[in-house]
Amino acid sequence: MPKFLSSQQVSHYHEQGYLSPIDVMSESDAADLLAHLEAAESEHPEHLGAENRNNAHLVLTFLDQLAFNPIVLDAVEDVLGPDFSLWGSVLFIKEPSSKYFVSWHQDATYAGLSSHDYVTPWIALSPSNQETGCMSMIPGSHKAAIRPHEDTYGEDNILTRGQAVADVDESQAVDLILKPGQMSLHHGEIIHGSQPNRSTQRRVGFALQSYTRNDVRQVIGENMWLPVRGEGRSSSDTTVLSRPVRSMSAESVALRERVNKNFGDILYHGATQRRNY
Ligand SMILES: O=C(O)CCC(=O)C(=O)O
Repeated sequence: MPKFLSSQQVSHYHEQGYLSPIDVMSESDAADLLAHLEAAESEHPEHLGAENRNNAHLVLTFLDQLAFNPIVLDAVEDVLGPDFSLWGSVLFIKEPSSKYFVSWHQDATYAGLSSHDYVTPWIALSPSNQETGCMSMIPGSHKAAIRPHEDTYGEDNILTRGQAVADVDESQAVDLILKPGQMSLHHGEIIHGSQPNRSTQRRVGFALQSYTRNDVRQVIGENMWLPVRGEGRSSSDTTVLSRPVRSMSAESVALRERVNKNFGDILYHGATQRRNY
């Protein structure tokens, strides 16, 4: 028996590689979270600017709480089982009328993890639709292997390497339209991307990227995990991350810097260029 999703939703996720939309909180609660985030962005531009959007849940308590939101976790448990940790998070922000886009890609390509079977909840803190540049998924594409990616390092491409899969049949793409406070789930191997924001408002998404079962290991880079549910991780070479007690405390900032350095080493492993994010 699933805990939160219906059996039909669980089957949809496994068959299609994504599920959307799922209500997590009210629109007004999402607006409050966005206001908190924007206040933190103004107060700490050096820590939360466009080149520093990885793993903000390790320094902002309201994002940490979102990473432990029971609706998010019950939905994750329904697709992964009861024993999982969080690998990282990314704030995917597109400014109004901007050119930034995300090329077609599969997340698992450069994650350096021992399994590709993991899930990313993407939570909308502002409207995510065709005008603001929502994510689009190629249904069922998670069932084929990882396709070759070209590292384009495109200036307007917000992925680390601007990595892109060629020859995607875009006629199959499904747009994931989310109201603030809703989330989607996607599989580590699904082909997905997003278009520029043509609207007059920001498009702000918080991707909990990703929750993996506790037996998944970092093959490239250091094993650094935030235990979430179940038995946790026992291996002696695992760094168990701690949750922030106070936003932007010196300890949490130092921990996030360590984790982001490891993240960068993993995501740029073997790359010919390294960008500042
Ligand atoms: O936010 C976007 O437009 C893309 C996000 C994405 O690629 C992801 O969460 O895996």
